[in-house]
Amino acid sequence: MYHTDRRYAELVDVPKRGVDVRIAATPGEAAGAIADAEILYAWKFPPQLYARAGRLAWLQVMGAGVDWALVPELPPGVVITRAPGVFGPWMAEYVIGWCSWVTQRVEEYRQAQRQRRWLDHVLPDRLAGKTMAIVGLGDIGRDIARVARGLGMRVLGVSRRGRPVREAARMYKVGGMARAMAQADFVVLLLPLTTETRGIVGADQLGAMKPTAWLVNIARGAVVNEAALLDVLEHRRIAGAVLDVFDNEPLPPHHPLWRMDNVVVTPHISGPSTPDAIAPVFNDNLSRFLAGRPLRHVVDRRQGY
Ligand code: OXD
Repeated sequence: MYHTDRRYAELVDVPKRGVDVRIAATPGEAAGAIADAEILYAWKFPPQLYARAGRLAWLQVMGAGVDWALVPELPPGVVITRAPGVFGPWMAEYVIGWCSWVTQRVEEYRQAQRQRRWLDHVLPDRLAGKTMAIVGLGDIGRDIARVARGLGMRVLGVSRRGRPVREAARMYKVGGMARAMAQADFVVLLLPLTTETRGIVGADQLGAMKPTAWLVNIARGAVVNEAALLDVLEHRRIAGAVLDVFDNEPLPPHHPLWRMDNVVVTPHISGPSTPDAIAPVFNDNLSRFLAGRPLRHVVDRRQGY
C-alpha cells in the first residue's frame, strides 16, 4: 500500500494466511517494498520504482484518473483497476454546487451584503431549462447527468464512440464536441488525460461556446489548451470558468488564473479519494485476485482509461 494515510491499509480485508501487507508512505519506503509486491494499492506511485517491480501483477488505483499509473515504466503485464462509483456523487455535488453559485448570483448578493445594499431588483436564475454538455461522459458523468436532469436541465454528452446513454438527451462523438459545447450553458470537462485528449479542448471548441456559458474543468488541466483558455477568459468570450485541475499543480502563485474575477480556482478537490469509499472496491478485487478470478473495473491500457 502506497499512501500517507495508513487507513487505506487498515481497511484491507487481509486473509489469515498468505498475504503480507507492507505500508509505504514515501518513495524511500516504497523502494524497499516494491520488489516483493504482487499487488500495489496506490496513489501516484513513483514511476522510477516500477523498474524494480518484477513480481507486480495488479495495481489498484486510489483516485479517479489513471494517467499517473499508465506510464511507460509500468511493466506491460500489470493489470490496472479503477474505483468506479466512488467519485461521481462527490463530483455531481461539486458541479451542481458551482452551477448554482452562478445562477443564484452568490457573488452579487454577498457583495451587496458587504455594502448593506438591498439588491431586490436582481433576481436569481434557474438551472431548470439550462443545457449542460458533459465532455467525456462515462460513469462519473452519468452520475452528474442524473442530478442535472433531476433539476430539469438538458444534458448533452460527448464520448469517444458517442453511444446513447439514458442520462443524456443526445450524445456526440469527439468530432462533434464543438457542436455540443455551442449549445451549452455549462460545459463540464471529464475527459481522461491520454495522448489523444491532451490539449483537445482548444480555440475552436472554446470559441464555439456561448458568451454567457461557463466551463467547469474537473478532468485534467492538460486536456485544455491553456493559452486558448486564457484568451477566451481574458476577452470574456465566455462568462467564466470553474477550474479544479491545472497543467501545474499546485497552481503557481504568479499564474494569471488566480487573479481573473471570472475564474474560480479550487485545489483539485472535486472528487476526493477516501479510504472508506475505496476499500470495498479493493477488497472485492482482492478476494477475486486471491481466488484466481478475473478482476473488475480493469483499465484498457491501449485506450488509457
Ligand atoms: C484524480 C483524483 O484522479 O482526484 O484526479 O482522484
